[in-house]
Amino acid sequence: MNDTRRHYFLPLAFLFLALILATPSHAATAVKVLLWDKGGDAEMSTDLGMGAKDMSKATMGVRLSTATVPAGDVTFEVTNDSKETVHEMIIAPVPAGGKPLPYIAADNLVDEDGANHLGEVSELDPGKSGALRLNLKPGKYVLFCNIPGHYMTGMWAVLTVK
Ligand SMILES: [Cu+2]
Repeated sequence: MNDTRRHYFLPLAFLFLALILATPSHAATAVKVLLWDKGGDAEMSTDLGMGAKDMSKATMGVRLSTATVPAGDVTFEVTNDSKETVHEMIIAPVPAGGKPLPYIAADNLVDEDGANHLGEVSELDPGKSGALRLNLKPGKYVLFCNIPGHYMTGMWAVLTVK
C-alpha cells in the first residue's frame, strides 16, 4: 500500500462502518403459510373462492399463522403440507368494492395478471417449503393457490396489513 492509498484507506473504512451501523436492520414480520389438503380422493369444489360463506366443505386450504401484520417487510414462510399434491402460494391485493378475483373459468384459474399479483412461491412439491419477502402497504391481501381448481376448492386466505 503506497502513501496515497494509506491516506484514503482509514477515512473510507470509517465511512463504510458508519453507513453499515446507520442502516436499520429491517426486521421483517414472519407469517407462516400452511398449504393443506385432505388427500387425493377428496372432493373438489367449484364455488369456494374468496367470499364463500360456508367453507366447511373445503378439502384444501391456506392456513396463516396470523391474520394481521404491521405494514412493512413481511416474510412468508410457505410449507406444502400435502402428502401427494403440488401447491403454491400467490399473493394479490383483495379487489376493491367486494369484487371477486378475476377468474378464467375455462382454465379453472385465477387470472394472476388481472389480479395484479405481487409475488409467489410457485409449485411446491409435497413436503417442500419456500419463502417470499415483500414490503406491504396497509390493506387487505389474498393468498391463494393457483394450481387449476384449487382456488375454488377453498385454497385462499385473507391477510390484513395495518
Ligand atoms: Cu393447491
